[in-house]
Amino acid sequence: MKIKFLILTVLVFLIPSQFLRADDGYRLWLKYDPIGDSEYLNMSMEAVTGIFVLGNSPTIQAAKTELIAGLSGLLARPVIEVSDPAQGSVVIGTYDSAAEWLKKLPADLPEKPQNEGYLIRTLATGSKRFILIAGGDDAGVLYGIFHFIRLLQTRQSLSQIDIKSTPRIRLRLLNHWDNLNRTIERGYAGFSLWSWQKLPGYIYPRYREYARANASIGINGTVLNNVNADPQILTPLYLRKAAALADVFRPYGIKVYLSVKFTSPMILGNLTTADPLDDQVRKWWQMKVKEIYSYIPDFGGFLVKASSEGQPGPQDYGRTHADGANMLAQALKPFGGVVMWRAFVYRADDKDDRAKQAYKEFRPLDGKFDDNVLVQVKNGPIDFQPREPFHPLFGAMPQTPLMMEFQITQEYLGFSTHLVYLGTLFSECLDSDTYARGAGSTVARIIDGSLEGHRISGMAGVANTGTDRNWTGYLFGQANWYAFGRLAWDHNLSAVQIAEEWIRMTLSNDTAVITPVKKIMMKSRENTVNYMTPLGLHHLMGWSHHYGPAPWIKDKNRDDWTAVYYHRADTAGIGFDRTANGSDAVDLYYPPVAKKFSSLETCPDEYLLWFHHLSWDYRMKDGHTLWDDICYHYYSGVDGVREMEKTWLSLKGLVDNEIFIHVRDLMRIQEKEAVWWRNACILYFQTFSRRPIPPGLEKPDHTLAYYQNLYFPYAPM
Ligand code: GCW
Repeated sequence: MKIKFLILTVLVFLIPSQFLRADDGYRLWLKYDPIGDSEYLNMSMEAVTGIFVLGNSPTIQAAKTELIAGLSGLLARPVIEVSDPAQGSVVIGTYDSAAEWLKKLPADLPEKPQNEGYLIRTLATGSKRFILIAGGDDAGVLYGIFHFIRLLQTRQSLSQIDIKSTPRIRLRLLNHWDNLNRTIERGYAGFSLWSWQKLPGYIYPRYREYARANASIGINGTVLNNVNADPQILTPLYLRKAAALADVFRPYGIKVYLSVKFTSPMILGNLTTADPLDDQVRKWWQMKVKEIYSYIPDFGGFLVKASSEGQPGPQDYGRTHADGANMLAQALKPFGGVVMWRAFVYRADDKDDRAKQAYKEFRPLDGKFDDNVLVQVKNGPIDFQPREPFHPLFGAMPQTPLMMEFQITQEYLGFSTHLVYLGTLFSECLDSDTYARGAGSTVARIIDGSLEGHRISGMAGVANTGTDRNWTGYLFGQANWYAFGRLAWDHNLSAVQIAEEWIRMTLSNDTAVITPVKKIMMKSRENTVNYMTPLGLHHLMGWSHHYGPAPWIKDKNRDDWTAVYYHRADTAGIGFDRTANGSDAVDLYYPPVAKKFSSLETCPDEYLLWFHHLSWDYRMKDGHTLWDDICYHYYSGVDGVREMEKTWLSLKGLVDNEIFIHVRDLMRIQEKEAVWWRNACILYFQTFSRRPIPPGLEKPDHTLAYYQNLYFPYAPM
């Protein structure tokens, strides 16, 4: 008995630990498990002997720690810091320190990378060969080492490396819609990561992990709190807490920003007004900003939701968005901070098409914003729908740096129970051509500032993180965080390339896994569009919580919060006429785009019912009637989910079993909900179309009344 126990114990110790620990997703894409592939190892890594570090700043130290962890883990042998670089050392440091060091050796260096940029190259000096990772600054070193580790994680060749990389966008930010009570607006992965009550005294190790993860994909800023902002965030009590987080994030190149409530001077400062042109108000903000910088010397700035969805703003005082933004910008300017002023506005008293309202309010303000203001625009003109055309403000405010706001959390895309890879959605928007300065004026070139030569540029993603062990609720939600960061760094990367990187780092380097999972991811968003809102339909989801289908929603306090406002179905047809015969929202685009969307010949099917109201019998390009085509799309969405499930089931044994089960079970939920979406929408629209579901398609197993009576009092909001 005893001997048996002994043998078992010995055996257990012999098994490498990664095979004992099921993968719960906590390590994200930063898994440094030993590379099993000896061929790859022999080819690439036997050479790596040690790490030689130039410099000693906290960021360089973070880079060093990461590189040691990464190489030692992946190579399954200790790779340590050496005091004298030998053959095969990885040399890390800023470009300047590397140039200084290389003076002693006959070696050439290419041009210096910009701040945050880096180069990675094989360097031969005399008889020795090194790998040099040199950053334009300290942050560049950190980004460089993450890139280098990624090369190994994704099994790329390390012979003769010559890489140069610089971010295309300067501010690459997560926006947390986290409340101070730790709930998260539109959060589906647990509670807020920030344990406000224990801050600043207790620092959860997870804060550092968060910073590492972000740094690994180039994210360099985080807005800690919800845009529906609690003014308490600006009190000393909370500023101290925010400062403690900033201290953890700083070595990882991440700046802290805060969302502020426009009436803070009234609530916290007892002023009688928040008028941005009032001297006392201006003074209050100046003092407040000074105070913030005394806690957080590298504070990034403010994100503001004002005069929007009930939030107070400059318009309450007869002032413009520019007046409000500039007041804050002037307070921040001496310290180098910026204002990110959101353009997500639509007024209760404006009966015009909601898709036009932000444009109408903001475009006339072009040229009126101070130079440290960015206007933050959502990707589409309504609100993070499964598919929207790009926002017409892109290209319409050439004198203003426009920032992109994407939503990583899946408010309208099945929460954290639907597998929807958003890399394709992000790229679709970024690659859209606005024609603002002729062909090739893509949204990406507007937000990266290159089209108009702006000094500052930015891209924000509404975070999907929370206290769930795997951070994002669904493991595949991690891919969306990852894709957001990678595209903010370089929007020329393709969605498929990013998906492959993520799969290799998160699931497996085996092509038997990569190929099918890539297929799943690349089709996933289109599946969801099809079972939720095909052919340009939008905003059909459940009232307020946005869970599940509810195309029947009507008679609410605002028309543009109802589904019927958007689909406009009646016995004659369906769709929102945004052509010149309707709201004419199409006219907000530059002529080539407007022309394309206006004409039924050229309007892509994807946007058909976004721009046109058509009869149920309208002949589609594929020869079907519109009604039949709507049905086919809904059914193909469900089929797509079923296919995806089948593919996943075939991966049993090829991926970690805990992950396998996690995804399998969530896919079952997704399938159920896809069927629910399809049936509810088709049965509802059928009351107007009065046409049968085309033959050969399975019949809905419940009545419309059944779906309409479903009730979810505690769906997450
Ligand atoms: O998408 C909508 C959400 C709100 C959100 C708002 C906004 C933070 O339903 O929850 O509020 O947009 O972006 O301001």
